[in-house]
Amino acid sequence: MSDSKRVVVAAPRGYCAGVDRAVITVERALDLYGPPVYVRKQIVHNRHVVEDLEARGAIFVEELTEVPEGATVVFSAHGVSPAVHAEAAERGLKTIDATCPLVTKVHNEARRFAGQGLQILLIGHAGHEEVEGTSGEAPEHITLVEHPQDVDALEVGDPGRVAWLSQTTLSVDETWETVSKLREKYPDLIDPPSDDICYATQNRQSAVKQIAATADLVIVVGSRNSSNSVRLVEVALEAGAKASYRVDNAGEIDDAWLEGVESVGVTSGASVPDELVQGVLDHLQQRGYPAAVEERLTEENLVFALPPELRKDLKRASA
Ligand code: 0CJ
Ligand code: F3S
Repeated sequence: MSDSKRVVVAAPRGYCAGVDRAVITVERALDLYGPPVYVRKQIVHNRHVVEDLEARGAIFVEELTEVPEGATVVFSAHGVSPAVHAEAAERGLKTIDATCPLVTKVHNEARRFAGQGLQILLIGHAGHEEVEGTSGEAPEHITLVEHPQDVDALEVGDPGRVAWLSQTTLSVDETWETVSKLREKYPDLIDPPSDDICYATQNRQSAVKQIAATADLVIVVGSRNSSNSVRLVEVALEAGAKASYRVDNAGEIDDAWLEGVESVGVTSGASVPDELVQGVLDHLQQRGYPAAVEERLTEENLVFALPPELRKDLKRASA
């Protein structure tokens, strides 16, 4: 083994408070009510998490029409629009809402701005479940802006009455670029009361930046449809990593990526169980790299209480 080889694993990485809560919600619901427990959409955007919960009796559906009347359905961490809540009530479904409280905060901001008659420019990715949920709060007030280059073509009714909000899992740097272009175009642009890009997204991006500048390769563990994981690859490359790839697990690492590579950085998205990162570190050791050194940017201590509707049933069951 060459002495100059090294592996640095970023921290914070992996599960955030909202993912932890959402996954535990499905696990507890399975224990309490027994399988099957239906989940609308992937509870979080991670293939391994979904497969594991499926093996325990969770049934993931795309739409509520697939859930039998009277059954229990969990809403995913990414949030749902009011129309989905209404549909669930209409079908007589018992719902447990695992929407991350930091997504709910953005929904509340959207309702408040819309109530003030403002046009809301929502920075986010078309088709992403979180964007669909947030947009559903006030569809007629919300215009989606995906990238900085989309700002020029924007048209709003009253340029003096616009506010912006964002998806929670975007690139911090790209979002600021979009906001500064928006502000150039709309000088009266109103900001959200606090950051919409959540603490976990921000911390994982800052942590990967720290390790990327000196890395020949940065491996990001996360699923293809995980917005925050995909952003980590982009951030690593922008921060100076010579190469960066996303993998779902160690089995997806191509040996060719490691040719001539001395310094490897490793991190993971907010929906990724840490055992998958350990698998990547083991894989690297098997290929002649030393044990990883962790570089920690900051501590995270946030914990969210389980959804109240589940807590109530857990309490009743234990009484
Ligand atoms: O939007 C969220 C509440 C983030 C959940 C955690 O990450 P993930 O991978 O399930 O979702 P994103 O695609 O939004 O990053
Ligand atoms: Fe919530 Fe952010 Fe995680 S919005 S689910 S804390 S990535």
